[in-house]
Amino acid sequence: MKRILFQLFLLISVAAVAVGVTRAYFSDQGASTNNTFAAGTLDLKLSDDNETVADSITESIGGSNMAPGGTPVTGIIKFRNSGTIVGHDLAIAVTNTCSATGMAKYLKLTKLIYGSNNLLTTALQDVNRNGILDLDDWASLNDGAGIEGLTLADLDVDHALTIGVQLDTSTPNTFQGQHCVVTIRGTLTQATPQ
Ligand SMILES: [Ca+2]
Ligand SMILES: [Ca+2]
Repeated sequence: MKRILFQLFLLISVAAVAVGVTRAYFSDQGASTNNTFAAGTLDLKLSDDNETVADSITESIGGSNMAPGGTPVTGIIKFRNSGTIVGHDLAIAVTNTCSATGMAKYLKLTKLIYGSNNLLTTALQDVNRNGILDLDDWASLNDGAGIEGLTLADLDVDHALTIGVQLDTSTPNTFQGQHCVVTIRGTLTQATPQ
């Protein structure tokens, strides 16, 4: 009898351990939602003496009836960052589309100033080695990237590029009546392209 009671007690003890004791805990949660990560913008806009800030402007500089050695024509293009992220470097490239091959070599740059930076002495090079700094030099400078590393590191502030162009005195007679159409394109980046 004693042995049976003992075994019964053992059985109940094991059963109690196996079932365990159920216990509840209070809990609570909180969350932070809508944590958004959005990219800002670099937004290069241009203006000139008859157009307000826009992605693209036209006829900022040009001349008709140009004669070799005649009075240079001038124009101003202003560049600004209308975006939300401050940029750093502006590159300004040109492409020349001429009715006669080689004419851009005779479109001499008499003035090229960005802010207080005289680009004729600091940036442009006589790439085509014809003795003058011209629109053909600008087009082929830095493999077509143009003048690089100009500072544009603020928002909504105009940075003026002043350009003067003259038909050079050495322009051959064969270019009479010919013309070049020039596109001047700015590229704004956060840092110097590597
Ligand atoms: Ca214009
Ligand atoms: Ca040249």
